[in-house]
Amino acid sequence: MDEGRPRARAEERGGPGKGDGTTIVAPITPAGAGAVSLLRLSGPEAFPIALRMTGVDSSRVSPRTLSRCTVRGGKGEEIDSALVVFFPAPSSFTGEDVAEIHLHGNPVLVERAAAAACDLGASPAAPGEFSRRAFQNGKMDLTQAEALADLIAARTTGAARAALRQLKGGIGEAISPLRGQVVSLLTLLEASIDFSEDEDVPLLSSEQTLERVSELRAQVGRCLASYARGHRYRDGATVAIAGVANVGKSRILNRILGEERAIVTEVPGTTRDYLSGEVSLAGIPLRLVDTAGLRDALDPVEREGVRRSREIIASADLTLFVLDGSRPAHGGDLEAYREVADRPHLVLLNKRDLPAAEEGGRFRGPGRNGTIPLSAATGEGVGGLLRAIARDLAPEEDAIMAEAPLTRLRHVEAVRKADVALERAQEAVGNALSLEFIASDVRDAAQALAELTGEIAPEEVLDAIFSAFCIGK
Ligand SMILES: Nc1nc2c(ncn2[C@@H]2O[C@H](COP(=O)(O)OP(=O)(O)OP(=O)(O)O)[C@@H](O)[C@H]2O)c(=O)[nH]1
Ligand SMILES: [Mg+2]
Repeated sequence: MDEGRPRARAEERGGPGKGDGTTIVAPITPAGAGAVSLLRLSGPEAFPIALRMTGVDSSRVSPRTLSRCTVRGGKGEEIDSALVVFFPAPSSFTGEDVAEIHLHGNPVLVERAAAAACDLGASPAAPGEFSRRAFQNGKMDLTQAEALADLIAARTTGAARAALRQLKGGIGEAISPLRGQVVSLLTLLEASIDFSEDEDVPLLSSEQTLERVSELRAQVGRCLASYARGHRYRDGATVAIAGVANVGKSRILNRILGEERAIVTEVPGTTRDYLSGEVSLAGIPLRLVDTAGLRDALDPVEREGVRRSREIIASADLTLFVLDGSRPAHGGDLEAYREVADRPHLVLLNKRDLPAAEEGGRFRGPGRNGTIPLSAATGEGVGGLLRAIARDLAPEEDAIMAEAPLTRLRHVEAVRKADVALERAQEAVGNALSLEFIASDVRDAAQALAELTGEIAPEEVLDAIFSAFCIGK
């Protein structure tokens, strides 16, 4: 191994980037039995420790190439026959010297090997510490570190795709040019301040300043709007099924889930508590919630059920309002509809296998799709229903890949802070305040955007983000 051959001390090569100088160790594969478990060491002593543990001859190994070895404990006792690979800094996950030992997948072996590494001077890695070092050494920005956690936790293909897009630098790519524009406006403003002492002519007229700030706010607004779609891949969406008693809500739930989840009977008021099931639709994890029929119940249990139904509807991303299409709608339907009318909803005309008596015209919400006919009994129309739900909740496939939507509240807070600062700048220009005020607001906006990608990242923020990772990430 020539360039970057594992030597006794990493410092000989100038050492890795930032870091507290410690070498950390942790398994990076899940605990439990399996074919293989990986133990990762990262830091200035990663190579000497791994070389001692595995007994491989540093002159005979190449970087990023697996070598066979025998892992031994402190007293020379054999722990496992294994493979070891060396990633010299800075071309490693953390940007530091990294050694990885491929052990057989037995937690006892992994623990003994990790203990051996600690005996040689490594310390156990804290949750998220590998990723934190990668961030600190400039291997990824903060949104990419978050994306890595999201990718690992993704429950659907769509969630994985959105996380991958973000991991490839999506948000940073969108935010960096925006921040660049904010900074260039700031530079002009600051130059105008310096200039104005000896010249009368500002570099930017107030119209030009206003125009540039408005353009920036429009971009910031588009970024914020992407959250409504982006976060659903991560957090999923809740879809409530509501309507009066006996219209077939529970049977619709069962039909979509493909299992007899809820009790279905011809007795009105069958469902008293709400119950839910999960499906994945257009890449979004959907939580479908069947609720108690909306009506003035006398029975205290049912009344509590109805109260809970209302809560679910109030917080749902979408409500499916169900009508029984085989009978004319009555006052109860209209009253129940009022509870969902100003929330996002779709109107379903169920029991299409029976002769139709209701067309649902009165229930068409403003600007909404028409009513959706279906039969929970035969399954007819369920495909159309699922497409309508997907249209309502899922972003266009192309949009995910094109725009890398904001996926976390932290992102939204940072971008909103930038927007508020730009709004203040707009007002300051409008009120003909001095350039110092305008510049200070624009500076706040630049700072908020830098916080998003982690160019400016207070320790508490980093602690909060990385401590949510598992050990080994
Ligand atoms: N023919 C026909 N019957 C249906 C259909 N959907 C539901 N039903 C029947 O309508 C009755 C009520 O169905 P549920 O699913 O229990 O209705 P619900 O809205 O959950 O009623 P509550 O829980 O009492 O509020 C049952 O007898 C179902 O078999 C359908 O599409 N066609
Ligand atoms: Mg029911």
